[in-house]
Amino acid sequence: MAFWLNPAGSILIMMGVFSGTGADVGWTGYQPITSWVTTHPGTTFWLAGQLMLVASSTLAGINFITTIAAMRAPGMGWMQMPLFTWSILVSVMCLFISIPAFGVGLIEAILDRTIATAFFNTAAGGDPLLWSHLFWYFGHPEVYVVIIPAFGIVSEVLATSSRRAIFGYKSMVYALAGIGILSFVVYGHHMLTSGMAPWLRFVMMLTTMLVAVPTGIKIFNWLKTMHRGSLVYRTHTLWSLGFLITFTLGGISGMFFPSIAMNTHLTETYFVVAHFHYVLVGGVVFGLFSAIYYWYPKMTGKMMNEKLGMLHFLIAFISYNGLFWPMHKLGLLGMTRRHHTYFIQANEYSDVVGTLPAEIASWNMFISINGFIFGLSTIIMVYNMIITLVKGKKAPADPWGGWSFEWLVSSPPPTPSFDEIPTLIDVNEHGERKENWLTKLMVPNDEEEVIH
Ligand SMILES: [Cu+2]
Repeated sequence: MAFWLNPAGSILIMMGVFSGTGADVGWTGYQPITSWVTTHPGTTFWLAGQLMLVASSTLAGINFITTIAAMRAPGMGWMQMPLFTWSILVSVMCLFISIPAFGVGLIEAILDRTIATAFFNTAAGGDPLLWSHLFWYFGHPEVYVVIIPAFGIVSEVLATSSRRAIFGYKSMVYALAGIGILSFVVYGHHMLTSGMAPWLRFVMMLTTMLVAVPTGIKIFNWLKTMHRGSLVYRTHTLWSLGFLITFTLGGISGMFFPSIAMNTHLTETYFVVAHFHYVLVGGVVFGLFSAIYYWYPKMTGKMMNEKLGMLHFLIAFISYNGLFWPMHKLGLLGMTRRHHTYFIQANEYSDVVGTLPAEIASWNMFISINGFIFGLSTIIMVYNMIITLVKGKKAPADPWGGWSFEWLVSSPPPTPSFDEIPTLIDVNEHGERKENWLTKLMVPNDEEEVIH
């Protein structure tokens, strides 16, 4: 159900096109646009489709949490789980605490549109800012929901490629959980210019800056894993290294925004666009590419072509930076988001009060060209995936020297994966599983239990 709600919801979001008007509300769906300013069915479809995606994510999350809590192999305690598993657990926990707020906002907007309730209508006593709170209370943790699994992927890939266990496993787990918890006390930084109380802006500034701490721990651990390891450069390694560079750059540009003064100046400019694409494309998408190249042999039983993989990485990494790096400059020059002209207006109803320097146009051309190259480079990977399926070399059970359970079984894994449930013996230097209320609650007594 979680799976099928996803395509159904995604199609519904775009269905408005067939009614003559698509959802022209932007990805944030700010109020009052989504509730009563627009009346066409496109936006209603958009809200309903989003709601289906909320249901889909929630159901999928239940599946992951239950599997992780109840179905671990003997010997696999919480502190022995692969970091990818940890990352999924933290990510789903963040999702569960944040996504209900978004669901509530969507339902309120649908009710405003269909039966004229007044959640967001100022004339009837509603408040459009309520949406911003619900949306960003969900929206900020959502960024972590998508990036934390990428942290897990990069941890697995860099450890395997360095031929050693990840450095600072425990600190990695705490950093993952810590960034998850922090993500719930920083969402106000998306609303610093919305008329928030000055003392609250100051609190949001400080908590947001704290995010740099767990992030720094993780980057340090990844570097330390490679240092003194013996790094083997495969395509998945390159993507993880690319992730490390771009994500760190995105983290650094992210530290400009918590500062209230910088935020007031840079908000709604291309500097923001540059920042979040460095985090979300250089972070999430590069992590995803790394995972595809790393686990594709396990999934299909065929080895991908490394030369094509390298070509994909080189073209994509260079064009990606060509695409997003100049946006920092454009933002500082004053180019705003969501505008198709380069004129500066006091507001959308006033006359043009100035123009941006002429070089803006040529930088935008440069960005567009790199954007097309970056997008098209993905065809190399898709071609590689198809050609691998047709005539790839057979993959052994453990082509990269990975240590987690999936590398024990043949590629692709049989169903069920294991004839006999394996026991984890080798763990990261801390052996015994301590019993406490949490482990008793979450782990079934598998000594007596017979698993068929
Ligand atoms: Cu945020």
